[in-house]
This record gives sequence, structure tokens and C-alpha cells, in this order.
Amino acid sequence: MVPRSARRNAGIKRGVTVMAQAQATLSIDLGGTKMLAALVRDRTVLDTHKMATPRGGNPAEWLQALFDTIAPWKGRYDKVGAAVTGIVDDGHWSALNRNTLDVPERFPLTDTIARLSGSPAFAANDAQAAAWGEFSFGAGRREDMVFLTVSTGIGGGIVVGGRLLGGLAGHFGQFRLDEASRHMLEDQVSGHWIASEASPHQEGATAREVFAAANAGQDWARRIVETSARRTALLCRNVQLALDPKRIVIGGSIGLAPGYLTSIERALSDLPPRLKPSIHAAELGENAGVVGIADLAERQQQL
Ligand code: BMX
Repeated sequence: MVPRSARRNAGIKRGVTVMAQAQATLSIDLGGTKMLAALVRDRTVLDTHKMATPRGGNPAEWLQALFDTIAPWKGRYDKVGAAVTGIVDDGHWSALNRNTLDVPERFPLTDTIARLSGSPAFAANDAQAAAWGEFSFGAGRREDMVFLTVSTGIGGGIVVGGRLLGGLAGHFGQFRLDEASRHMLEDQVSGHWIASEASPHQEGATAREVFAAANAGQDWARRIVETSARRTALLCRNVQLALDPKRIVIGGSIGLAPGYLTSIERALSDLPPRLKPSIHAAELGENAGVVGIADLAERQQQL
């Protein structure tokens, strides 16, 4: 007869074999403003840790700081997925817009994370990962969809026929407003722009404070928020013409700020039904990226 303690150690309990629970995935969402780390298992977020993305330094230092704070999670995950602002090719990370985050050309992202974590690492663009999260488990409803995150920059992801497009696909924030302009669309719409437009009215105001002022009825703040939302609405309209998705899902700290989606809807209200995008708020909120990258890492889906 096997002693009870030995049976427990062998994972056998009253004749039933108890399966060892699968390890979680460590997911990292590294954006222009915040870094979010999460332990994710079967799309459930078990634990999170959030910190500001440092404005100076380099990616190796940012990642080291993040891994130092989540050191107690060691042993709870067996792989890492990283969703980062910028473009990832062949495990290397670069910025397209260094105003959003000053990432040097071809930083060795997956190698650095694999070294810091001791686990295999997988990486993709943050908005593409979030698009996959919303498509699979959120407001995308597994239909052809475009995801837009209006945040520090404007990111995007496209899922057609159940496939997430990689590479440059979805980088709508990089659209130029005209051929002579040095400005990208995101530099005229997103968090940095909102804060800079606010400075003559309220020195040092953050985008969040501009929204608070707009909702408190301040005209200057309303004008800034409305201008940003109208430009995002125009982008949605053009996206609809280019890709005709069933849904456009909007996320990001600006996209989900109170009143922003309503302003987009208002700007689109006069369009004939055939041209009108179907706009939805992201359902996974700020977890879209970490949930999406965990699923991609499990599938090892190369983008
Ligand atoms: C920029 C670009 C995208 C990113 C998007 C949203 C960089 C560094 N980033 O368009 O890759 O998806 O911003 O980024 O070039 P976030 O930081 O606002 O989430």
C-alpha cells in the first residue's frame, strides 16, 4: 500500500490523477506611457503590476527595472510574451515615431527578455497584440475587425479571415497629413498632442486633466477633445473605405476616456449607412495587449 503522503506527492488523490496546473505566461505591454506586466493563464489575468515608462535611459534599463519589480513572480511562468510600442522584426525592436517612445534601431528585444526571465520569449507590436486580444476574447466577436488604440500614439491592428496582419499593417498613426508635413497623424491627435494644446490654457496639464476640464464644461478643453475625436472619426471613415471591416474597436487611454467615443459617433452621424463604420469600445480595457500577446505566445504565431 502506498502511504497517503507519497500518493499526494505523486499527484494521486483517492485514485484520481490530479493534473499539474499549467504554468502561466508572463505578458508585458510596454507602451509610450506605461509598462504593464501580467501573469496570464487561459486568457485570465492572475496578477498585474504597472509602472510608468521612464522618459530617459534605454530599453535594457526599462526592462531591467520592470523585471526587478516582478522578481517575486519567478517560477510562476514558463514563457514570456512582450507587446511593445514600435515595430518588431525578427525579435528586434525599433521605433517608427521616436516621439512616442525613443527606442533605438533594432534593439535585441527577445534575447534581452529571454536572458532576464530565463524563459523563451516572443514579441509583437502592442496594438497588433491588443487587436488579437479583442478579436479573440473581446469586442471583435471573431469578425473581420480593425482595432485602434488612441493613446500616447495611435496604434492599430487588422484581423481579416481570422488572421492577424503583422509588419507595418495597422500603423495608422503614421499616416501623413500632407506630403510636405513632417507631422504624423498621431502627433495631431493623441495624448502628447492633447497635452501640448492644453499648455496655453493650463500649464503642465496632462491629457487626463484635459478630459476632466472638458467634462467640467471648460470650452478650451472641449475644443481640444472634439478636434482630436473628429480626426479619429475621419481615420475610421477612411479605414472603412480601405478594409470594410465588420467592426472598428477603439481602445487606449484617450480612446476610452469619458465622452471620446460619443464625439467620434457624433462626427460620423451624417454618413450614409453604407459608409458608416460600426464603432465599439474595447472590452478588455487596458488588458487587451497582455491577453492578446499571451495567446500569441502560446500559439507561437509569427507575425
Ligand atoms: C506609434 C508606434 C506604434 C504604436 C503606437 C501606439 C512607435 C514607438 N510606436 O504609432 O508602433 O503601436 O504608437 O503606441 O513608433 P502607444 O505607446 O501609444 O500604445
